[in-house]
Amino acid sequence: MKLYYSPGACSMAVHIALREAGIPVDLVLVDLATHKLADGTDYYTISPCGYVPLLELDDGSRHTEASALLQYVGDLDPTGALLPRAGTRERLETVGWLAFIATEIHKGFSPLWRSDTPASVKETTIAALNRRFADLDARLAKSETLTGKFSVADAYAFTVVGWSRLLSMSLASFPNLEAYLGRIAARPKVVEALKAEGLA
Ligand SMILES: N[C@@H](CCC(=O)N[C@@H](CS)C(=O)NCC(=O)O)C(=O)O
Repeated sequence: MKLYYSPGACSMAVHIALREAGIPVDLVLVDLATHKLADGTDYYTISPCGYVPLLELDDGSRHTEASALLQYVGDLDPTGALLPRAGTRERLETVGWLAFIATEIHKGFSPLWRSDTPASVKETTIAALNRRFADLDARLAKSETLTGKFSVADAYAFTVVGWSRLLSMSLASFPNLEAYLGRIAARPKVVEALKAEGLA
């Protein structure tokens, strides 16, 4: 299996999940500024949308969308710990968190990455993200992880909420969320993934 990634991007969630599941993967670095690989290959020839993550299976098929890839990796986890069995209430809860993170948080950051976003739009974007961080904080006041035990949803939340640091957004009003990020960051497989992406 090959994972096309960029350090610290949403692809890191899939990277963490693969390591937590003990699934070996070849990492292929994508320069998202140029959309080129290290050997000069135009990434658009691999991923028509040009974004990461992209998972290439051993049969050569290529797949995108972080939340779908996380479910795939969760299903492959031999211990079953990363994603509950299909058809269970616990599965519904975990997939619900994946959707929440994808739509309310991951994509909620988008205007903040663009240099041409007006300051007023950045302000409302940050306010909207803070409302969702408050939701996470409330959940994490009652539980060490989003669903009660580490799952693919935590790999995803850790990755995208972590962008707040890069953007100098304070999480001081969300102490449970801050403590959670610290706990996830200390997991041995997360440390491995951060190191492999040159971020530790
Ligand atoms: N819908 C995709 C979006 C992935 C995405 O936004 N990837 C970002 C990095 S976090 C990216 O590659 N951006 C560069 C680009 O779109 O050119 C998913 O959920 O996986």
